[in-house]
Amino acid sequence: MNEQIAKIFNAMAFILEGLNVPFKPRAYAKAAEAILALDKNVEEIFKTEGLVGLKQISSIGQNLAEHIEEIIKTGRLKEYEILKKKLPVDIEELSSIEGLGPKKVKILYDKLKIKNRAGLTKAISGHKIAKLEHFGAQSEANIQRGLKFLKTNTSRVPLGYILPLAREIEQKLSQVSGVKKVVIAGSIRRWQETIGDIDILAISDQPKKIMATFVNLPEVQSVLNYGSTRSSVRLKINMDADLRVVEPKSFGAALQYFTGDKNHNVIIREIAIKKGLKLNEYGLWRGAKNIACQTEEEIYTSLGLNYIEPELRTDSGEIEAAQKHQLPKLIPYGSLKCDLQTQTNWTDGEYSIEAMSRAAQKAGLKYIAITDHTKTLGIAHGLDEKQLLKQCQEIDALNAKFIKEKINFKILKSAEININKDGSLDIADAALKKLDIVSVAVHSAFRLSKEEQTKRIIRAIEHPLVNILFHPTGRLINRREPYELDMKAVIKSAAANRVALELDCFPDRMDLKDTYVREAIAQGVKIAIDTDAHHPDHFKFLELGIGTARRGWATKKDVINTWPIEKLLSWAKK
Ligand code: DGT
Ligand code: CA
Ligand code: CA
Ligand code: ZN
Repeated sequence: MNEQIAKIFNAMAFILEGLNVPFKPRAYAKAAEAILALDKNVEEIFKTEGLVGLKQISSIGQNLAEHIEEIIKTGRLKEYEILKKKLPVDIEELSSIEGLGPKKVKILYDKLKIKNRAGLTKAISGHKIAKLEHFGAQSEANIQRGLKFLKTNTSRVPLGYILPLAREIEQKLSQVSGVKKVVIAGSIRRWQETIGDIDILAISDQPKKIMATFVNLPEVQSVLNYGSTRSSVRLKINMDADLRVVEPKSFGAALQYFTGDKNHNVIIREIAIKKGLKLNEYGLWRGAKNIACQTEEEIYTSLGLNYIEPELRTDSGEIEAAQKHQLPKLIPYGSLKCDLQTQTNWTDGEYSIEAMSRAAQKAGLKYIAITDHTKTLGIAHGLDEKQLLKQCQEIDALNAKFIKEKINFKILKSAEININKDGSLDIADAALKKLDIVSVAVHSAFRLSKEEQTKRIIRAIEHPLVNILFHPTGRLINRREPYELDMKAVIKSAAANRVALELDCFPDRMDLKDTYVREAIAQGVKIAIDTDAHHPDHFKFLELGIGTARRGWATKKDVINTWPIEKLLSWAKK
């Protein structure tokens, strides 16, 4: 149900934007995002708590809550049906083409009656788009490139949006009688930032039972394959899931095989062959003798390697490091003490500083930084110097309150300060000096040339009061490309100026991504793992950041959120 609602809201955002309606598109898009990020089914919420429950969801007000109610009760939304008539195109197809926004889609429909990719392809081959006002030959070429890109890139889903569902399926399967073990393998086990399909392995005394449960799950749309040891289904969210039941004695070999990734597996098999052995999903074999198969550890050890954590299995040096016993001790899950990027109802969050703080306490954190937007970010009602200082007073009062309540938790004064187009900051130094930690970010002028963008960001990094650069590349997975940036130069400057780079772990950001994390820490740059929370539920995304940091070979000491508050504060003072 969540996916269905999000899909409708996203489609409405698209049409409304095509129709040039102000504000509303963003409201619908944000609502869709919030619903996708939920780990509860909205139907469940509505059943137990009604409209009031729905309104507690991030970005959902009265009107949207009523929309959700209507979809739950009738399976459709009248307002959407009416909108659809105004732009009756295949939004899913057209919106996934880079260079083709809602406004262009509307013109293409109005002028050329283009409804889908097939129509678009035809119009391009007749050079009809180049002749349109506001388009031209360049624009036609861009769309053509977008179409090609699409053919080779089927849509993958950010891990954070799949994980709750995968875990729910794992949970349901674990409860079937006869089941001894259920493990999610594949890209999810490797904490890859996007997921193609869900791979599940199980051990069971009664394979038929778990298979029957699997193909009949309420999340299943259709059954692609139904066997006694292997089945595949298409889920309602339009993603496939595979379940394999394996023998306990070959579980380790199967897990190693189905965890991947493919490149890693290929090299591991070659190493086995060089040792006169053979590795497959049933075991590690010397002739007909199975010498290691129950655990992954056994297999790696038998091949002369240290155990390699799933997050590292990408064939990018981990196997060599395992041979030389030089693998890093990765940062453990659950080891973060703070979140250094959170927004409140002072700007575009919806909850008070106190509510966000209490939620952070519940999530096991010891301190958080409040980082509302600053003045040049008009859409989020950014704070000016005066308001920031006023917020500092509220934080002082809340910290005093926590001491009184004997709660071991502290709120740090901070902000998500805008980097102006020229690399200067939009808040004066005198106010910055009052903050515990100074974090900066780009929210405008995304299209500068690579040289200008790099220069701009480096100027901000060189500002003597700056501590962290938030979401350094600005990408949104499946929605916005990163801005043009010389990351090597940015990393070098961050190292020289002792500025941390953020790993913003909101699911569709994951920015820095894994490979940049690795480059950064190799240069001695510290990483800050933050959720960018706009809602109390969002602290759960921290684990995604740890997953990606581990993929970037990060150890505990590379991540400033593992530090006790005193250490962080003295580091922030520079
Ligand atoms: P995904 O689903 O695209 O997000 O990525 P994965 O890694 O989950 O890939 P998937 O689902 O196609 O296959 C799961 C694992 O099975 C994969 O990580 C490694 C293993 N595997 C699949 N195909 C092959 C293959 O042709 N050769 C080898 N060595 N391993 C394979
Ligand atoms: Ca997979
Ligand atoms: Ca698969
Ligand atoms: Zn931001």
